[in-house]
Amino acid sequence: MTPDACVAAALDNFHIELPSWGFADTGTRFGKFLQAAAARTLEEKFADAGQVHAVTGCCPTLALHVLWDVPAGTPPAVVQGLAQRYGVRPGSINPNLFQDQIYKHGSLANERAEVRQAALDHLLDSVRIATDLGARDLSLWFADGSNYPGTANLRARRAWMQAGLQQMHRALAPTQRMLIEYKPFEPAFYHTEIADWGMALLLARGAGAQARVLVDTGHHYAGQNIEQIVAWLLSENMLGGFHFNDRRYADDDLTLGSIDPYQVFRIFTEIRCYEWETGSVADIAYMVDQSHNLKGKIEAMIQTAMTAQELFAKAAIVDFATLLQAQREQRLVDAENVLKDAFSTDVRPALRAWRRGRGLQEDPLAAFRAGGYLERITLERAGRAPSGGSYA
Ligand SMILES: [Mn+2]
Repeated sequence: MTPDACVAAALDNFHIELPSWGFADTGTRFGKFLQAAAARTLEEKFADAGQVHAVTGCCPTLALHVLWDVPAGTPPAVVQGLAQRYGVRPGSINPNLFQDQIYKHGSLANERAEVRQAALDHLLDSVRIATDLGARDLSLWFADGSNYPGTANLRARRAWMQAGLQQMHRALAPTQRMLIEYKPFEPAFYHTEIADWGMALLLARGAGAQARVLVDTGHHYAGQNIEQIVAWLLSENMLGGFHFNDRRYADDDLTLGSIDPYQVFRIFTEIRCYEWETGSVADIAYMVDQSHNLKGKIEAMIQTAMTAQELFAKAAIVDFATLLQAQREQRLVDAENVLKDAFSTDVRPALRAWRRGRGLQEDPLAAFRAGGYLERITLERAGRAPSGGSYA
């Protein structure tokens, strides 16, 4: 296969899910800088996501946050109607177990049985919502943890977490999956219940056959070798999905590839190598988890999708036969250069050709800007009170 054909075949199977919360006003612990064009309602989030998909052709689903997007009493038909209207399907369902006051000391791992039950009830509601909307994946992130040594029973809390996840797993339809996310710290600063991939893996294994691990690229200590974690999870058939973002310091939720594109490329390369060696396509949900505080939200998502495609395309042209041969013969410089050659290749012409072949404009960002959508919603949405529906 020619490099261009490799890129085209890889991109045909590469879909990126957008986060509903990425279109709403968001901020830091210190406050929000509001944007007139930010989405306030679920309809506006679907409309904005529809714009990204229309120009990129690779973002067909929108991740939904239960509390912010489909609160109790939301008829599924309303969500399905929006999906139909704006051409983007409901994607992963994200329960919210960190916003309500009852979760001050944790949710599924809370000392109090009634709080654990409330958390489980919310998870079961989330499974029903996913079923009603035809969504396959439930993405689980728990803020549970503690700030001071000695204040939490670590083993008891692990057992409560495991029991809750098992109960949720029993409610899954046969086609559904639960994806368990991990994070070393924040908001808890002493211990977090699911602090790393090993804990997430053990809890997923303990929960049941349809549980997998979700890797959020920002949820690692600086310097951690994320692609090795990816390789191990692939080997164990336990890699369920990604939350893509980039960071310079901690969980910064910056645009994918803005700080370290080579790391994203190395992650994609591990996945492509697995697929090359096994002859199968890894069943991975590629999702974005970014909140742009300063950049324009829709433009930042288009930039993210284009960056993801570009880095995935570079991984698709890695010469794995030559790479593995060099590894076997311990020709270290040659092996490393196989990666560097692919990373250095300008794949943008191949991406433009892929877009032309699918009736898309060659430059999605320019296409979006030419459409006048941003000017229109900036006028329409200006002056309205911001609503919730995003982080911080
Ligand atoms: Mn995440």
